[in-house]
Amino acid sequence: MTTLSLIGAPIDSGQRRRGCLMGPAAYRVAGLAATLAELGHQVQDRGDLTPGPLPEATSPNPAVDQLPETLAWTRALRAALAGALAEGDMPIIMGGDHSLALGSVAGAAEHAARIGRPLFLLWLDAHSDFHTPLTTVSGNLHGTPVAYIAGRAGFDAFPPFPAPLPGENICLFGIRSVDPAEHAALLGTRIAMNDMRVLDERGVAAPLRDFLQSVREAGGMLHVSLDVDFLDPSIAPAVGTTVPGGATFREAHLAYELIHESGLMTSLDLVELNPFLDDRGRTARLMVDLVGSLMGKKVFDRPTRSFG
Ligand code: Z70
Ligand code: MN
Ligand code: MN
Ligand code: MN
Repeated sequence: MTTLSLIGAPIDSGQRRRGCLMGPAAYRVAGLAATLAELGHQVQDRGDLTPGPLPEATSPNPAVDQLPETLAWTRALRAALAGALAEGDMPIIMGGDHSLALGSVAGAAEHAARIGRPLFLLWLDAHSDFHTPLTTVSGNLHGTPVAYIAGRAGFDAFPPFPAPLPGENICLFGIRSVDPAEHAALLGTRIAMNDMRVLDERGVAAPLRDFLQSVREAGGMLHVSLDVDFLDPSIAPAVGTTVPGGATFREAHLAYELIHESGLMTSLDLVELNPFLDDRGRTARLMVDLVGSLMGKKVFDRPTRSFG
């Protein structure tokens, strides 16, 4: 049986608002490990990662914030992900802000390249996170991982991304906040852009099934990166950047049930939970409930529907 390996990443350096570093503790208090164990999984909590020593690094863009910290975390997360996958585990990163995906997806890509399988990325987020350190206006590096993963230029301070993902291997899902520089760059790619316009018209199931089918046909590994702000702020208030019009409780559960049903997910990030902004643990508990759906919780045990 695949062991679910819980890895805490108390990282706060991808943005200026403090508090995401309390995320791993909140997931533990909200009972993530017990919820997964009750679903029949073997679960191991590997504790929290620590970043190594801070490298000397500066960016030509003076807006860029906390680059050395983010570089140190990127290195630590990449090694942790690649290591857990090499052991045959399914890593679940308890974040931490979204800059952690600079490292987690790099680790997944390193492992996928080593075993000769293509890696796919499902990015559930209000934001496209497609800035480079050269284009970011806010200077918050949590707005850059998808560009790094897709192999965009401008990441000279970072280790080269191992086997950048072709656009067609990346699916943005739930987006509704895209900066002009990101918008211009995205239009030149083959990344699937499932913004709320698409989800309102087609629902969550059809575009998600399309993407999962392409992963299955390619025999791919699938990294899922789940930003709390994918959800509507009325149900998930504990995020620094709330954007109205997010996924509802039911849309989110359905999306996660479909991902589970596909059997394709090989690694997962839970990011951007800021417990300091939460309402009596409400968002942390919702995230744990949703991860339950992602890992097999359902109302009825129906025979799995075929894909395509
Ligand atoms: C904006 C920026 C962002 C997450 C906010 C926002 C980026 N595009 N990403 N919250 N997860 O600052 O670059
Ligand atoms: Mn994000
Ligand atoms: Mn976001
Ligand atoms: Mn954010």
